[in-house]
Amino acid sequence: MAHDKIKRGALVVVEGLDRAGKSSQCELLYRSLLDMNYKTEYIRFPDRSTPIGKQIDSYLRGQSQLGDHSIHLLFSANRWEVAQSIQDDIAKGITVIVDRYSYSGAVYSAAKGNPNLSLHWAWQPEVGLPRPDLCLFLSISPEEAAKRGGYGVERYETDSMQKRVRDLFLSLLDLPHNDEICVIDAGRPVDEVAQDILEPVLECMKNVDSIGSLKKLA
Ligand code: 2DT
Ligand code: MG
Repeated sequence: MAHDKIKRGALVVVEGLDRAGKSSQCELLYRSLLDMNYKTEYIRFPDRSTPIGKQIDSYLRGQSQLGDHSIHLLFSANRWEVAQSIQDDIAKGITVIVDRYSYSGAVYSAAKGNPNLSLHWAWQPEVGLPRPDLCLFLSISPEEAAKRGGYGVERYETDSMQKRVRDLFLSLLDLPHNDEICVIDAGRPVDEVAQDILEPVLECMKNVDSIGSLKKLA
């Protein structure tokens, strides 16, 4: 007897600079999909709730010191510890929205300017993680970001770091294997940005069958 195959969920990542509105947009997207009766999960990285996440949280708050390579690998491990559950959810037909992912992972570490920590090195621990079906990059100019108020007090929340992060993000977007990346102008009113995000996400969810099974980052 033939069983109806469950349509898999989509893996949708939202990336961008601090203050681009990632978390607000993820929340809105999550609500919209639930309202449309889609099975949906919303997760974020770093996930500060796990033992590894607690070490990351302490580092970001400046309460502990770690070498650039060590903290980098902890951020990556924090993704690997939920990689299987993401795959399981996707297989069950749940669309998973992810606030920051491997792109932030590679870019923030490489932006520190450590001569022994290149963008290439930083990407390697990400290889093999579930590959997003769609990565929405929320782009915002430094001027627009500045209008949205000051930075917080965590590590990386400085002008010079944000500028290097922005340049590195833009260089990642040019890579040929990153064709799933969609750039969104996030310097506009919240509901306009939300509408611009919802369209490609629904399109992606519709197309997962033709994309085939979830791929891996290479
Ligand atoms: P939030 O402000 O979004 O909580 O992020 N970061 C994040 C990395 O350096 N590597 C990573 O892999 C991830 C996911 C970006 C806290 C900071 O952590 C940085 C900002
Ligand atoms: Mg932050």
